[in-house]
Amino acid sequence: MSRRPLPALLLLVAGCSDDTPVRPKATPDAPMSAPADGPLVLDAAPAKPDAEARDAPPPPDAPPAGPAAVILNELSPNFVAQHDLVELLVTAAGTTAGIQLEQDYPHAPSVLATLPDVVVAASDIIVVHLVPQGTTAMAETRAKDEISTADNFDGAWDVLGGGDDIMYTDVVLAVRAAGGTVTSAVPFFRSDLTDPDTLPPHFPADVQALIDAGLWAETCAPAPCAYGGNLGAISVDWAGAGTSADPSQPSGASVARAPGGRDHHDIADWQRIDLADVAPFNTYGAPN
Ligand SMILES: [Ca+2]
Ligand SMILES: [Ca+2]
Ligand SMILES: [Ca+2]
Repeated sequence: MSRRPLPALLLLVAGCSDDTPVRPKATPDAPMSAPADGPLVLDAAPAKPDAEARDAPPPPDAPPAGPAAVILNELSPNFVAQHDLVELLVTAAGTTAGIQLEQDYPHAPSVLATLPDVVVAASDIIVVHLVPQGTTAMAETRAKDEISTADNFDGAWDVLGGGDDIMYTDVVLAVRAAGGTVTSAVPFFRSDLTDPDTLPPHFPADVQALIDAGLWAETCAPAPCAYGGNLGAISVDWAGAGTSADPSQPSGASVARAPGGRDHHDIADWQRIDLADVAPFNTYGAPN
C-alpha cells in the first residue's frame, strides 16, 4: 500500500523539476504579456476610474469645510481719505467666514473688518478695502475676478471692511480666527515719530504681550518693552507708507511681507519701505 504513494510522490517531484524550467518560461512570458498588457493596464484602470470617482467629488463638490487661515501680507495705513488697504495671504484653504482684522491688540482690540463666507485656496490673496465708501470697490464671493472696478484687483478676492481705518502710528494689527483665537499679530512702528506726546502709550505693553503670548518672536531689551529701549528695532517700521495704491509712484509705497509668505513672526518677515526703490512700490492684488 505504501509503495503506491511513493511513485506518486516521485511523479510530483519529477513534475516539480519539470515545472522549474517552466518558471523561467513564465518569466519571459510576463514581459511578453506586459507590453500586450500595457493597454490592459489602462483597462485595469477600471480600478482607477473608481479611485477617480472617489476623488472626483472632493475637489469640485466638497468645498473645504474647515476655516481658512490668513496672515497679513501687505498694507498701507496712510491712504488718502482713510481708504486704507490690507492685503491678506491665505495660508490654509477653507472659508474666511468670521475671520476678523483688528488693531490695538491686545489692550483694546477694535475690529477693522470681518471677512465674509468666501471659500479660498492656499496662496490666494485677499484685499480688504477699509472705509470703502467713496471708492468703487465691491465685494466678491464667487471669483477673484468676479467684479471689475477701478478699485478692485482681478488677482485677489476683494472684501469690504468697516468704517474705521488703520491709525498711522505705532500699533499692533491682529488676525482673529472665526473661533476667537488670535492667530497672527504684527507690531508696526513709525520711526519718524519722536515727540513723546505723539507716541501711543499702550504700544510697548502690547508688543510685550505679543512676545509673551508667542505671537512675536523678538525680544525687547531691556525688558519689558519700552520706548527707551529697542522697540523700534524689533517692530516693523512702516514710516514712509504711501497714500495711494498707484504701484508706479512713491505715493503707492506699501509695507509688505517678504516674498513667499515668510512667517517666522519676526521683523525679517517684512520688507523695509525704501523709497529709493524703483517701481512697483506695491503689489496689491498680486504676490509680493
Ligand atoms: Ca489710516
Ligand atoms: Ca477681485
Ligand atoms: Ca501683494
